[in-house]
Amino acid sequence: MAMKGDQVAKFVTFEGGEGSGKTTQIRLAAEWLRERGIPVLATAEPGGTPLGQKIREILLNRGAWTIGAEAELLLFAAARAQHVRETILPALAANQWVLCDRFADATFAYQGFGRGLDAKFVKSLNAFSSLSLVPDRTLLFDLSPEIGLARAKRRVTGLRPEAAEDRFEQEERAFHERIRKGYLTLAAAEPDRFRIIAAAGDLDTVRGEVRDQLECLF
Ligand code: T5A
Repeated sequence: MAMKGDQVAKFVTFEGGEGSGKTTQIRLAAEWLRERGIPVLATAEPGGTPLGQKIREILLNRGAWTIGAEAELLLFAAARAQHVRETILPALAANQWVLCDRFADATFAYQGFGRGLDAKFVKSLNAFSSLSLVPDRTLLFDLSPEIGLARAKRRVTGLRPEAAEDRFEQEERAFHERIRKGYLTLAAAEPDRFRIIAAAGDLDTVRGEVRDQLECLF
């Protein structure tokens, strides 16, 4: 997104399946950009605003309620609309780079490809909920679900020993395979925006790939 003045703030999204390392790499990338004197906001979906946090709790924590695929789609969309309006657009307007852990492509991948909801409708809802904001670059952390789920499971068990898995991590293997294929389909359709990161590599190798990709945006 081109901004006023000399600086050009970038909106970069980090996408991928469960446990693909996005959160870890966003933190490292934000630190690295800040060391270079670049103002950065690191944020995540669902979340990034007080309303988004509430929606996140409803969506991701196990509770006594059921959430159908349609309601799930609309809740992610609601969280995104608030996130874009309240957090992302103001940061870009203030010339801050925005690094976002998941964005509209996650809805395509999970609710479209994963849940099988109508692709046309998901696309139009995504445009509406994103206020038509499109990332300058999307880094897709590609990893087999087997490795990703094992990593995510270790992380969740470490945080909350009583909960072995989060809501999406309980889904069957085929669901996660559809998501991986979905993301790769999206990347193939928009090669200018997407860059695929081989997320099975060790932390330092992946960090290097992410830096190379961010440097291309300077
Ligand atoms: N969702 C989200 C939708 O269905 N639709 C939507 O529109 C949106 C926005 C979000 C869930 O919501 C769904 C997708 C998700 O299921 P979340 O808790 O935010 O839930 O889940 P994730 O974004 O998937 O977060 P995870 O933590 O599971 O995965 P990350 O962030 O990709 O991975 P990370 O960095 O936390 O790493 C996981 C573990 O692996 C280790 C880390 O130390 C950590 O323990 N790790 C590595 N280990 C070995 N080698 C490496 N290179 C490693 N990198 C990290």
